[in-house]
Amino acid sequence: MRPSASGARAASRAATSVGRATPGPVRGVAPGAEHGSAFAEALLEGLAGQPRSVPPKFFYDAAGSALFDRICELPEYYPTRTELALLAAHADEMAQCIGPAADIVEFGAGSSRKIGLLLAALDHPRRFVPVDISAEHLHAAAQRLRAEHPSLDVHPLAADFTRAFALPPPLASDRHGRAPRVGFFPGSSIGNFTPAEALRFLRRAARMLRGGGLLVGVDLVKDPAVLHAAYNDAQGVTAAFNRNLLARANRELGADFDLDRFAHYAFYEPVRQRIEMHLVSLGRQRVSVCGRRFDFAPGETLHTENSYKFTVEGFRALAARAGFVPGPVWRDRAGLFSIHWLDAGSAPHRPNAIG
Ligand code: AVJ
Repeated sequence: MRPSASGARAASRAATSVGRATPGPVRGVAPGAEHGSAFAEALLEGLAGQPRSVPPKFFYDAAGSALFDRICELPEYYPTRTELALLAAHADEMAQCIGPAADIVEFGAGSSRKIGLLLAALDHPRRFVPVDISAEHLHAAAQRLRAEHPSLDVHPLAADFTRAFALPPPLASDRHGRAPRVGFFPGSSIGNFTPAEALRFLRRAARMLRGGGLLVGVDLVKDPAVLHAAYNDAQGVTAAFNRNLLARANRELGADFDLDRFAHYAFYEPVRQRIEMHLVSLGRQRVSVCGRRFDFAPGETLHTENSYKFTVEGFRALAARAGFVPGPVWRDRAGLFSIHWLDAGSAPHRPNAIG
């Protein structure tokens, strides 16, 4: 089970053949294809930059995904359990917003528990399209859902949803003329985007989902001590998750990072309202990646993740700028986490809208 890895594994390469009718259960890129090269390219580019950085989507190889699943169970990491509780408590109201016969697109093939809670409440959902960069994750998630929901058309799509991608053709309307396209983006993975990227993503989603809407999980600003603890757990699982990026480079790219010489450093930056995660060099060292050498000065950082937090009003304003009509919001009593229904309005439908 992969609680809320949705979206985080947001994809590493452009969807080259997405939407093409390829044989087999997963459309789009082949399992494992180009994985190494996209990671190599991003890491080399990120190491050449100043400050050095790597996109967080590369955390999620098999080991990183397993570590993320452990993060979701940590006592300090409140988002997953809070969002699951909100879904369990309010799925019926969310299903009311979504309406019958929905064609659901999940950004990230994440937790089957989350989509399971939603599907159980929906009135005859017609199709489920999980979109993820990893064909392996998609396949496993699709098998489980097909077993649980025999009448649901499960149509996994391997694509990078951080970029433009093509959805499968819209479903033909049934005799009531309904098949609203609805997005599901749980886990607050939207927090990995910069504000400009989030706006671009939401604009594209609003176009794709015209006539339907988007159900999105959003982590909230709160006591920095609570945020700090969530990314600095006592067992060191988040530190291992962060360092796994280096371990992955060693495994896949023949790099020679010394994991013990990079410190996990995560903190809340209250001006930009984001958690920053870094790997800070403990001393002067030289690393080789794909035959290229990079020197780290003592204290030099490799910036591995931003995780933006929002106020409810701030997120609604962002969604409105992107072309959604913000609707109901569900949040827990402690104000830790929120789920938003964003209506995508009913302008003329553009099948397979790209961009
Ligand atoms: C999957 C991006 C929502 O930012 O909380 C968890 C990833 N990083 N602990 C988050 C993460 C460190 C997670 N998201």
